[in-house]
Amino acid sequence: MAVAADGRASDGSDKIRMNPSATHTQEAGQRRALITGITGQDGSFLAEFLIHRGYQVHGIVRRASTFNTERLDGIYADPHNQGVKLSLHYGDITDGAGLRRILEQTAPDEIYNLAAQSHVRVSFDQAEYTADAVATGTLRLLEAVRDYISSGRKLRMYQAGSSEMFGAAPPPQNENTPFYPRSPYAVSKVAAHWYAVNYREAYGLHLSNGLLFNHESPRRGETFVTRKITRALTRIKLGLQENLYLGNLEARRDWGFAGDYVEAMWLMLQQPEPDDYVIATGESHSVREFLDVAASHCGLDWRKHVKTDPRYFRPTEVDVLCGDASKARKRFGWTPKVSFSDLVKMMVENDLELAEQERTLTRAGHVVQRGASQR
Ligand code: NAP
Ligand code: G4F
Repeated sequence: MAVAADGRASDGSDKIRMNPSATHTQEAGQRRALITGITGQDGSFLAEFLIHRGYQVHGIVRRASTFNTERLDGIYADPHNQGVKLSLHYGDITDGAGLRRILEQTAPDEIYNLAAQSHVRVSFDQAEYTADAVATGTLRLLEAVRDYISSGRKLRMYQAGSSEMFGAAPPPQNENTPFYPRSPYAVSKVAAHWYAVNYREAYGLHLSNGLLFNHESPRRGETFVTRKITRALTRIKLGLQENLYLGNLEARRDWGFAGDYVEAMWLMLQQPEPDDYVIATGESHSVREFLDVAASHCGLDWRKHVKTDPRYFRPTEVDVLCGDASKARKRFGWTPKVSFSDLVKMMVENDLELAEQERTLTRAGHVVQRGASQR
């Protein structure tokens, strides 16, 4: 069967081209989602969540010289197989023409814009790039979406906003709290937020901004503080590492579980009207408290191993984040399921297993490669 340039089959059936090299059967009535940033922590949880709900999921993946789809291993299937639920497309949020093409090819019902240079400390070193990916990247996608819906086609969009946008505004932060961003990353997220609001109002787009507080998991990138701590303490416990270098231990964050938060993204798009929602646990803990809980699971005294390195401090810090998610609870019943202590335990247990694997391989004479964790 021939496939037209927009990816739809020429006989008008709902068969769409997923990848340049493969065709797949779209089940009647099956919803399609497109995820930017699918290879990240949230993207991988969201893809699993949507596939579980019967969606056909498309994801945008950056070309890299190394594999960057590790988090998708559990759901990835050979695109040549029939009935594949996940399709990956090369693209980049800094490449507007490519985004338009993928939008036409995949014809999604829902788009989740998760792509970002998401590391706050790195954004001080790569400010222009962060703005290009986070702020202008969102604008590029919105421009593509605007043209896409101008012919009467419908879609709903989720924009990944952040509690970093509240920055120095005192807690508890909710949807009415004024933004006071404290990093190039946060300023870029504020710009993306207002682009999204403007396109919603100007073009009638069903677009919701999630104002998500920190959420973690065993899939969290290893340079974010929670995972950096659980990776290091478990390696220290097994004698694979001696010290852990950190920055500001007094900063407080509202840490939840990423698996709970992707459900909130989806719920926002199921509402009759688009809106903006804070998603948070309502509990705030310091980095020091995170260390206490993680170290107690490992049976360690972290004070003997943690050292300070000035390069991990930020030129401007966000001292306290603590969110009030009562709007999301009232509108669509969202509440977090995983507690702070269970989250830390889950991460420690996962990383203990990784450390055990590493120790086994090391003892057998293998050299185990680990990426440089500098942030
Ligand atoms: P993450 O693990 O850092 O993932 C970021 C994703 O964006 C990755 O798939 C990454 O691809 C992709 N990406 C980066 N630059 C890109 C570019 N130029 N073009 C296309 N894709 C690009 O982040 P996350 O924790 O899953 O967070 C998802 C989103 O939510 C981000 O927008 C983040 O800023 C926001 N957010 C996160 C939290 C949180 O606590 N996790 C809280 C609030 C908001 P590679 O895999 O190739 O690097
Ligand atoms: O884990 P972090 O790097 O996360 P941060 O800066 O809060 O940002 C994360 O959450 C945001 C939501 O609020 C997202 F929008 C963003 O994309 C990202 O996912 O740092 C948490 C705290 C900071 O106060 C930092 O100064 O931990 C402190 N910290 C102390 N030592 C450290 C370190 N952070 C890192 N990454 N590395 C350290 O060695």
